[in-house]
Amino acid sequence: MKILKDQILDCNKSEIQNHKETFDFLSSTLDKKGHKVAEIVAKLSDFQVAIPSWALGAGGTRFGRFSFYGEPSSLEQKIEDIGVIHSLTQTAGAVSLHIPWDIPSDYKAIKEQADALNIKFDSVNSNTFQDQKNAKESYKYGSLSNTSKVVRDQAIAHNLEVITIGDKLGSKSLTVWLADGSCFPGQSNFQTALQNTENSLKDIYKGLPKDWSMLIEYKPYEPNFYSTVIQDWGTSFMLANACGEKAFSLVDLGHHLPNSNIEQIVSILMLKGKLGGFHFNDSKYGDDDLTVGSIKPYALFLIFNELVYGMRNNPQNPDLAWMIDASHNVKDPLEDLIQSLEAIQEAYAKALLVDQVQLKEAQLANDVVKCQEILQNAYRTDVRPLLEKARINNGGVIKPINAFRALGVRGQLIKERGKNTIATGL
Ligand code: PSV
Ligand code: MN
Repeated sequence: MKILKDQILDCNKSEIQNHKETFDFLSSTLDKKGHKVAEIVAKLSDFQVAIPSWALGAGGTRFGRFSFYGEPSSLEQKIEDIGVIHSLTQTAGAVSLHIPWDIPSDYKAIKEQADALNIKFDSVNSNTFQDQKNAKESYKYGSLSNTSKVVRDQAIAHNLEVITIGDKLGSKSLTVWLADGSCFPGQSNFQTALQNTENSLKDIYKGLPKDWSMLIEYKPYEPNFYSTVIQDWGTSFMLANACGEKAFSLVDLGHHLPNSNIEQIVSILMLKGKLGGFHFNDSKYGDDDLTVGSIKPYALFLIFNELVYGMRNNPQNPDLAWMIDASHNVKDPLEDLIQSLEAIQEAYAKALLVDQVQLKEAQLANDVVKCQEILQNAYRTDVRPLLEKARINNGGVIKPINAFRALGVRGQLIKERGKNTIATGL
């Protein structure tokens, strides 16, 4: 399925008047406050977030997965789905492949398909958290950290293969997330596990092409419930430093213990030039993979405030690889991704409205109340007309969820693919 230009224009017809009125009002209010509205809109238009190739099918839990009709059953169909989201939102201009779930069978064809839809290949993800078909060695007791060199070598070889695959598609980074850890006290020697992981990561690092980077993701628990080798940002940061200048930490919002100050983590990593990637989701209890902004939108705004500060003030930090990493469980996966994209853009727009000069002055004067006022003034602004404008400028729709439904996208996908298709992934 492909969304046509005329369909976009049709969808916008009924919304354009309301958009114009709300945008004009907001932009003159912001103008009076000294904001450069056109610049903010341009920044929103440029901001693109990768969709992981495994997130287009039904979500689920370890207890079950309730299939969703019309799921994509091939990489081509997944890219087609991202094309639909991107046509509507103009924010999903990238795909992040999970290997081996989504190895292209025809590289040229898949590149052409993605190019035509304006979709880039972002970071490629290795998978050593599951045993793969016909694999000689098992990752039951770890991969890069395993006590057996043969197992570690297999995991290293897999990561190197992922780099080769990504390189053929134009990706520029490898994301490594390890499930390695232990389920029970005494099961693993912490020091040996960390040392093995560091050595293995260094071997993978040696295989990075010149212009590539390696992103090291951390997570405190799950699937192991007693210890995880790369459990927190400190460990990831330490490993990235040990590997070299092309290695960075990756922050996944769901990978923190409750109440962690994620904005502070972001800010420290950027100051040190070591934040390379970012996975968006939201959570109430743990790594719940909920829709971005559905639980803690203010926390997301505070995180974006630090990201914006870092993007402006930390030239030592690279451009970030942004990706949604959430599972939608009982929602239509595409609608859920659209909601997440909207929440990301909203938080970003609000952060762009924070008056950094005034905030600095208030901080220097230790005017704590004013500091909070400045942040909350920005947060309380309804920025949705700015997002709409950014989408219109890029050729997207004013209201993506309304358009998705009005165009009958899911019905069309079911017609094309049938009811009983299943997407690869978790
Ligand atoms: C692990 O929980 C994670 O956040 C990693 O980024 C994986 O690639 C992704 O989820 C899917 O398993
Ligand atoms: Mn993640």
